[in-house]
Amino acid sequence: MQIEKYKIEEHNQGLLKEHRRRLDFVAQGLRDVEGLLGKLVEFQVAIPSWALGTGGTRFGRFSGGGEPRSLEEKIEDVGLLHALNGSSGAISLHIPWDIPKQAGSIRALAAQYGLKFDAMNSNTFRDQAGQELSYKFGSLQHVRKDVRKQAIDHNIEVIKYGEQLGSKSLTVWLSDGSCFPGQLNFRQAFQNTLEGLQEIYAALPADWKMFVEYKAFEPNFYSTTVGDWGQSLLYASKLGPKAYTLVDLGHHLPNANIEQIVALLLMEGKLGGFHFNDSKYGDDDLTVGSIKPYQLFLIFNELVEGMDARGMNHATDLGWMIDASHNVKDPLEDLLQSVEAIMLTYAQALLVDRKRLVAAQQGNDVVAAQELLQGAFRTDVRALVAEARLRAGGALDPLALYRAGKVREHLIKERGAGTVATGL
Ligand code: RM4
Ligand code: MN
Ligand code: MN
Repeated sequence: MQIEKYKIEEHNQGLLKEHRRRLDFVAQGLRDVEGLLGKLVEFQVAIPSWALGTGGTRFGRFSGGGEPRSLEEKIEDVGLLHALNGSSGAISLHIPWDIPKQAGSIRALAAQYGLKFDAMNSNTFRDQAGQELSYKFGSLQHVRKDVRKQAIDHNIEVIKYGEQLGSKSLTVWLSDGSCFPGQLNFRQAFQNTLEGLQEIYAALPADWKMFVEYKAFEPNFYSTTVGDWGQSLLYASKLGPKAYTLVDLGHHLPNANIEQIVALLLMEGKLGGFHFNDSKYGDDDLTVGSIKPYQLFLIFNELVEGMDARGMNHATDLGWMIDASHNVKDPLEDLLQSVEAIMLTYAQALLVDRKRLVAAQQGNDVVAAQELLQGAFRTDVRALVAEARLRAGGALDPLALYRAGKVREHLIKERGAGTVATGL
């Protein structure tokens, strides 16, 4: 299904007067509102193809109905999001969940919705039907060469699919590691993994990037072969200039200072991209900004400061992706909330008065520094983000329009109540 332009316009008309009032209120206290709006309009966040169905846990999965049955329908769903918010102009695919059988027509379909293909994701964390060798004891780290080769070949195949779609990056997340002390020789596992990544790296097209994602735990719980940003950075540095670290917000040990990690990776020119989500415990993959919004703000504050220091383009120089998926919400509503949270936080980070912050830091004025950050964080920027959406052709209140337009009901009618999307 598609949301017609006139429906969005009608919806906006009804809300315009109140929107203007709110916008004027927040804009009055700000400098360079136009510059800020321009940045918000440009900023796009990729939607993961595996988050369009209801996410499960190992205890079960409760499908909400109307889930996309094919890659085409996944693209249609992201198209709906992008029509509503103007900031979801890309999709990130997972292979083999989303193999594009006819890449040409898939690419054309995505273009119809104004979508690009963001990073391609390989999958060696579970065995696929008909797969010759098992990843039970790891993939690139495996003690057996033939298993490692199978994993390398899979990644190279993913790059090939990506090339056909116009993607420019490969994200490698490995579940490799060990569950018990003594199971692995750490150095051997690292060495095997590095050699595998080197072969994959050698197959990257010239204008591609490789993102090495780390995660401290799960499904291995004693050690992980790409367990933290230090290990990821080590691989990325040894691989070469096209390799970067990818930060997934849910992949750290409790209370990790993620904003500091981000600052240092940016300083080294080795931060490649982001997987946004939120969590209470670990890799919970909850809606962005739903649990620790101030932490997200502090991360964005470092991103903006660090990118500006290196003259980077906020919208295009890093890979911005959501990686969230769970049990209890309509996935499309949830993704609208996640994108909104990212845009709001980015806007707040843009509001930080950098000159005054530097002065406070130089003067050891801790109180002033904290006041500056919290002042930006506590600014209600919802009208600014809504204005950016309006200018991008989106809806002033995407969630309200989604509900009023009975989108989920339509999807259930079209696709059925019992459909189950490929993904987690
Ligand atoms: C992992 C990791 C990867 C994602 C898979 C589905 O925990 O976050 O990025 O592709 O989950
Ligand atoms: Mn991730
Ligand atoms: Mn994860």
